[in-house]
Amino acid sequence: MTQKQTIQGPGLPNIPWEERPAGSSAVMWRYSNNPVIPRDLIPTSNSIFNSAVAPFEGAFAGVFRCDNTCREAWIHSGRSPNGIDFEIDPDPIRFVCDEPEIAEHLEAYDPRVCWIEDRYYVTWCNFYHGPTIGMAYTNDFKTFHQMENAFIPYNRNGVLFPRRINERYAMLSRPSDTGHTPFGDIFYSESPDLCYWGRHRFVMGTKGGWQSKKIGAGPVPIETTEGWLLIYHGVLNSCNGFVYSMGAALLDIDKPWKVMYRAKPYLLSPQMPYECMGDVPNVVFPCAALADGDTGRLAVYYGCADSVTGLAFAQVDEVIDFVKTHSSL
Ligand code: BMA
Repeated sequence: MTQKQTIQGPGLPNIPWEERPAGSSAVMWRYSNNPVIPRDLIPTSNSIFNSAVAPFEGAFAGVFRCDNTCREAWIHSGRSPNGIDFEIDPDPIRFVCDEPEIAEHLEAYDPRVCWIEDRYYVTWCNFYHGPTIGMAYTNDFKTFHQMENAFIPYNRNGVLFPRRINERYAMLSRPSDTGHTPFGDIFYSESPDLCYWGRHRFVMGTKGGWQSKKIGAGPVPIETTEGWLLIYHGVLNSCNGFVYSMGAALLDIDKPWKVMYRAKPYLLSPQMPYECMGDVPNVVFPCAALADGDTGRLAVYYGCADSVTGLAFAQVDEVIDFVKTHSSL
């Protein structure tokens, strides 16, 4: 298919895909066979959600949040031939690490996977005297080399950009607290070497409605001709607890801490039974997006009710149009 290439990235002809259901005008629509990953895919899992999938050797691989039946959160490696059927390693990732002081793990969750230059980087919420951003790299999804934590506690939702910006690596993160943080804005940080992070910039904070309590970056930002497309989660504090939805914004290509457009309505909110019922009801939590540069197709993986993993689809041009048309900064 030839069309204006909005996505500044390669084609992904085998991206999982389903057309928008007849009669729907939604900008993002769900995979008809959701949840794409059930909670009990491996024998020891209580739940599998908030997980990251990336193109790998002509197929797909990823890092998956599997909470076990002791209710401990761990991240596991996995593969898929098609982005729909997954095989997840029953044992958690055991990182190779020559720094014993950072090698101890109490918990690991909410991974993101980002290809930069010559390898896949994994960021996740790592416990080091409190939640912070753990980092590792892998080339084969078998051996994972743990790096220094990006920040001191408390921080969550560390999401790398897929290339250097102004010659430096770049990451979004969300300073937090020790618990179920009742606040949260997105910040931008730079690094010359993926070890030392600084030049911190405020990106965006809470707004009304679905994103009034806290927000956090979701999948690795997608480079487009219109800016970095950031899909993120936003939280509303209802009388019955937090409600997690996902929305989108466009960030400046060279200064990604500058928000150019930000959609006021959400893209997807918890409405299906598997998003509304589970260990934590009313949660959609995006952690990964596949993008096909040739067709503009997007496939977004998101955690549902802290229990299972869902898949949703969109066309990048339509998402950009939606963000611009409904923008409120
Ligand atoms: C956040 C994180 C996520 C989780 C969400 C909803 O604070 O812990 O892992 O999906 O809460 O419980």
